[in-house]
Amino acid sequence: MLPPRDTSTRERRSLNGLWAFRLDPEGTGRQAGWWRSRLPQAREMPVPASYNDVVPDITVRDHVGDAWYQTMVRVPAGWSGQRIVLRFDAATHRAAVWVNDALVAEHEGGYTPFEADITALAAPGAEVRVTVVVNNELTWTSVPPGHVEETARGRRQHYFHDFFNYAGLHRSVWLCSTPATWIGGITVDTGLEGTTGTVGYAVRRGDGRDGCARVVLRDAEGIEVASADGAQGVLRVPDVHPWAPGDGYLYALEARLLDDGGQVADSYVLPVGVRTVEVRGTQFLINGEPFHFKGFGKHEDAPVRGKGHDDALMVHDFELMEWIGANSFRTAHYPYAEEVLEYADRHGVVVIDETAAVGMNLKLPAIAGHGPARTTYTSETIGPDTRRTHLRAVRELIERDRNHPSVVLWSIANEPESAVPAARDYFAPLFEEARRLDPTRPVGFANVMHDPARACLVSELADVVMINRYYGWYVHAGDLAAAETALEAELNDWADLHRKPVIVTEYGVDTLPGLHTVLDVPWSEEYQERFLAMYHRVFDRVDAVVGEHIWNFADFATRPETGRVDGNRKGLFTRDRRPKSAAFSVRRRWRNDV
Ligand code: GCB
Repeated sequence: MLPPRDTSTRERRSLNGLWAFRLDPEGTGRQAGWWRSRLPQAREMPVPASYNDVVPDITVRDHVGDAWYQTMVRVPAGWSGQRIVLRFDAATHRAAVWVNDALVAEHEGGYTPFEADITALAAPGAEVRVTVVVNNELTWTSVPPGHVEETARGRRQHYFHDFFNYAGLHRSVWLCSTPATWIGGITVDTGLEGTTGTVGYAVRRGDGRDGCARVVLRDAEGIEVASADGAQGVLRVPDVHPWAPGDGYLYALEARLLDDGGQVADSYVLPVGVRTVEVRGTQFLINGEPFHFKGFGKHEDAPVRGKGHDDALMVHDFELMEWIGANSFRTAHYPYAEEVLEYADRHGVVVIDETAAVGMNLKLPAIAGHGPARTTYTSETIGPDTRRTHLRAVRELIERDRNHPSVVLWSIANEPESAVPAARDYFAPLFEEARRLDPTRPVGFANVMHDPARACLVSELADVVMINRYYGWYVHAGDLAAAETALEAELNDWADLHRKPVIVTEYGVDTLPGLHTVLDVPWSEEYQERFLAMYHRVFDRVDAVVGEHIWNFADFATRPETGRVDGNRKGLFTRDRRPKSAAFSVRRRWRNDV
């Protein structure tokens, strides 16, 4: 599904703004047909945004179930003869959409887009009613998983991941036009042969018929550097300017779909970065050069708007990453807004792209003392139906993001239980599917501390070892000497046993800004600094470590818990993006400014 763009043959209109909104705690809206007229008893709600924190009311914040959104939109009169599409960049976690009285789309998966062809319902010049019901329930078959408990005080959502279950229309909504014969998809795969770049491409007609296409590749100055006829082929670019970390050089591939008479029916322009990615031994190579990941696991999270995409915040986050010397980040723990990847493409920022499969480890809540002990992989918990949803999540992620040069590695899950044979059975088909869909990128998952090198049965399937470690926090809290010994021993174990590049995808400590100590006292700013300095000393002693992603870029919201002080405070920046002391020492390391 191509992102909406204005081209010579296409237009788009943003539906962002204030929509009518209403929670449906009794779940009566579907029966009553709330899409059939003006939404009863509605309040106004911004789109995009999570609805949870916009209203200072605990019943809104903790709502479980359906929430309804509605807006009116006038279809541009100039779109007559065009195909008209309604597109949601995301609706968390599942949605159904009506245009006037007709159901036009249903989608599950809160972080990937979906669209509906509404040409038959949207006469150019007319006004149409768009109604969306968004449901935030996490179940044993959703990704991420969870379960809803019916209690005397109402329904309660339980889940196993450490970030707040924000919901709503988190990203933009678009009304788009395309020609009646349209481009349904474009894929590119790039390569380097000496100083020549190759761009393999395939242009797909939206209606599935074979199509004729012409493609033209232009450089950043708009000068044509290659062209070809045919729906698929390979373009060669002599003296190519590769896309590289820190150098987000992009070409523009214009694909023109020709109709049966040979006239241009549709045109779409796709940014293309020419680069290669390869795992060789314990090295991670981009364009044949060893790459060392410096950066963060992040979250889409901010006060008031929750997970709502916001360009101001996005640019600020990238500027802060640049300030601190980060070259990469992981989209923990779900696919981020496409604007984020497009920005990373343009600015040469490297991305580990993750599905929303987080919290597939039912040992952890029991270990932490907030939940009964359960078996992770059973037909009642994480079972075949969950895996079907998970497979779809892998497909939707790769389909959406495979053309982004910034994305160099797929992460198919975060911290699943991985030391039991059932985990291997669960994950093997997911790795297989990721590789089938995209043979050009390595695939991995973030391993949990409880399943180390000798116990984990899934890491063998991965191209890269990705581990989240908390020596000095969840174990050896306050004892950095013991933590250092344990960390180094474990990293050496991974390096010796697996002989693959190791990326430490999480390490960090909760830190309250303003709490200062002389000694190693957890939660203090000094402890965060010393903890990170210790990890960095160890990383520098283990050659196989090719990446360091601090957990987390910024403090973020979680469900209320005694181990969390108004959320998770492991950020190097506060939730409103002020640096903690450690940000300055990390900056010295990452900018080589010692
Ligand atoms: C982890 C998880 C992450 C948590 C983090 C923490 O291992 O992957 O989602 O937020 O630990 O702070 O406990």
